[in-house]
Amino acid sequence: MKKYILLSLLSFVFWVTNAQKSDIAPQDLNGIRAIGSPANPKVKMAWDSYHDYAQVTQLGRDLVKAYPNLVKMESVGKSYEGRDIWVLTISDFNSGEVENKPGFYIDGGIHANEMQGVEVAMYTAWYLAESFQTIKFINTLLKEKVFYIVMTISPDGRENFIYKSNNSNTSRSGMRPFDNDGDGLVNEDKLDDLDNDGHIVMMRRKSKTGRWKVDTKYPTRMYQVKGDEIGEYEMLGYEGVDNDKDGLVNEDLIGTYDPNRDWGWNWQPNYVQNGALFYPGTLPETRAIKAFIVNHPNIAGAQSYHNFGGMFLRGPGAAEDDALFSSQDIEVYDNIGKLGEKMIPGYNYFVIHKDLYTVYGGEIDFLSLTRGIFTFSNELMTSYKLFNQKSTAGRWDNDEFNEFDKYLLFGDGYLEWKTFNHPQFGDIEIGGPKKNYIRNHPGFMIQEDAHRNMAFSLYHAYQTPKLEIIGIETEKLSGDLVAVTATVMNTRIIPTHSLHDVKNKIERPNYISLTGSAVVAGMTVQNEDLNLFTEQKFTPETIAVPNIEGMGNVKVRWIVKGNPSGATVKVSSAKGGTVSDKIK
Ligand SMILES: [Ca+2]
Ligand SMILES: [Ca+2]
Ligand SMILES: [Ca+2]
Ligand SMILES: [Ca+2]
Ligand SMILES: [Zn+2]
Repeated sequence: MKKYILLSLLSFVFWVTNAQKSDIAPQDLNGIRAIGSPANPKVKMAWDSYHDYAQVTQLGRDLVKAYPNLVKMESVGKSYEGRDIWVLTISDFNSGEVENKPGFYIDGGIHANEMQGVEVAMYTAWYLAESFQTIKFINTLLKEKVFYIVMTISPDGRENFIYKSNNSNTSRSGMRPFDNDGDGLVNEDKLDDLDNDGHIVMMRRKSKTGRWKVDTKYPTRMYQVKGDEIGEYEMLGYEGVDNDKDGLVNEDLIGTYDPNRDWGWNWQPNYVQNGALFYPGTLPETRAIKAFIVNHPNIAGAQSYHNFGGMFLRGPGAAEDDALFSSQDIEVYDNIGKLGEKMIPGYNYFVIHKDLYTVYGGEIDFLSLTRGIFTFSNELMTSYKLFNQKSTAGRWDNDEFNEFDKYLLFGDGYLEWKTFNHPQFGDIEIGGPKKNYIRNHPGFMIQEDAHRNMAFSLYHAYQTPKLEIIGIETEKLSGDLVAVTATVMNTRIIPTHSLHDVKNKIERPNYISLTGSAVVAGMTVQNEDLNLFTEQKFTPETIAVPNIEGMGNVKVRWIVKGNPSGATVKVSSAKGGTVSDKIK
C-alpha cells in the first residue's frame, strides 16, 4: 500500500514537472487568462505605476534570465551622469541571425518628464517575451523580425523627475549644466520646493489688480478673468525664490536644453531652435543612439514615444523638408497612421510641422531623413481619454482634468492651496496639479494605453518588408544556355527603401544573386511581355535592385551555361532581410 502511494505520488510529481516543461503553462489554457494577456508571466509586473532606473534595469535583467533565447541586454553608452543606456534586443534567436532580420527600433522618454513613453517601451518588451509561446502572431513576429528597445533614452532626467522636486514640465532634458541667463553661473537659480513635498506647484497672491479668480466648482483651479470681470489674485509662477538676487526667479534651472533638438538633420543653433546645444550630437545620450542606429542598417521602422496630445506624428519637423516626403512614401505612412486612429480612439495622425510645431534637429527627422527609416512618434495621453470625448478647450484651459480628478481620482491629482511666507513675495499661497498629473496617465490607465500603443507599433513592425521568392523558372535556350528567371515579392506595405532613400542612396541596394551555376549574363526584367530588360554587365551573378516596393515585386533573369538545377537564388536586403531558394 505504501509503495502504491509513493508510486502515485512520484507519477504526480512527474506530471507536474512535465506540465511545467510544456510551452504553455496550464493556467494559461483557460479560466483565469484574459484574452490577449499573459496570465502567468515568468516576470511579474504591475503596470499601474512608473518605474525608476533601477526597476527599468531590473526588468531587462529579469527578461534576459527568463527568456535567454528571446532577449539580450546591452549598454549602448553612458548618460551624462554615467548611467548605462540599455537596449534590449528581442527576437527568436533560434530562427536565423538577428542582423539578417528586418529591425524595429523603439525608445521612450527622451523628454524625461514624459514618463509613460518608458512604460510603453517596457510593456512592449515584456509582452513580446511573455506572449511568444501563447500568441501565434507574436511567435511569428519574433521569428521574422528583431526589436531593439531602448526603454529609457534619458535616464538621468527620469531619476531627477522621480526623486527630486519638479513640476509636470521639468525635467524635460538631461542633467548637463548650462548657463541659461548668460550670467556666468550654472544652475544658480533653480525651482525651490518651498514646502518640500516633491511637487513644484503654483504661487499666487491676493491682489486687487490681479486678473485671476478661484473656480468655485473646483477650488484648486484658477481661471483668468475676461472683459470687465474683477480678479482676486495675481499668479507668481512656479514655486521659487530669487536665489542669486538678480531680479529674476527660477531663471537658471537644471537642464533646460532639449535632447530632441540635438540630432543631425536640419539642425539649427539655439537662436533659431530654442533648446539646441552647440552642434548636432552635443549630448552623450544622442551620440550613443546615433551610433547604434547607424550600426544597425537592418532597422526598417522606428517609434519614439513622447507625451502629450494623443498623436501619431510623422516627419518632417520643418516645412522646407516637405518635398522630401514623396507621395509614394506618404502613402505608406497614411496606411499605418490611419489604422492607428482606429486602434487608439482619441489619437490623431498628424505631421509634426503642420499640426504640432516646427522642430529642427529632431530625432524623428534623423531617423526618417538621415537613415531612411519609416518612423512614427506617438504623443501619449490626451484629454480625450478622460471621458472618451473630444475636449472643447486646451489642456490647461479646460476643467475636465479637475472634474476627472474629483470623480475618478478622488482628489489625488491636485494639492490644495496653502499659505506660505515667501522671502520676496511676502504672504502667498501655493497649490495646483501634482507633477505626475495632467501629462502622465493616472495609474489605472497606463496599461490599456501601453497595450494600444504597443499594438500600433507591432502593426508598424509587421509591415516592415518581407521578401519571398515566389517563383524560379528555367527555360532552355539554344546550345547549352538556360534562362533562369526569379520573381521576388515584398508581401508587406513598407518598401525595402523609401523613395527618399533611393534618391539619396542612403542604404545599399538589394542584391539578388545566383550561385552554383555558370552565369553568362544577368538582367532585371522590366517588361516580360514586351521583352524589355536592363542588363547588368558588371558582376552579372549579383543583380543590384534599388528598391522592392511595398506589395510589389521584381523579376531578375540570368543566362547560364549548363543545367542550373541545385543552384541557389539568394535575396539580401539591408532592411528586408535575407531569403534563399534552390533551383529544382
Ligand atoms: Ca546662469
Ligand atoms: Ca511644493
Ligand atoms: Ca541668474
Ligand atoms: Ca535669480
Ligand atoms: Zn516630448
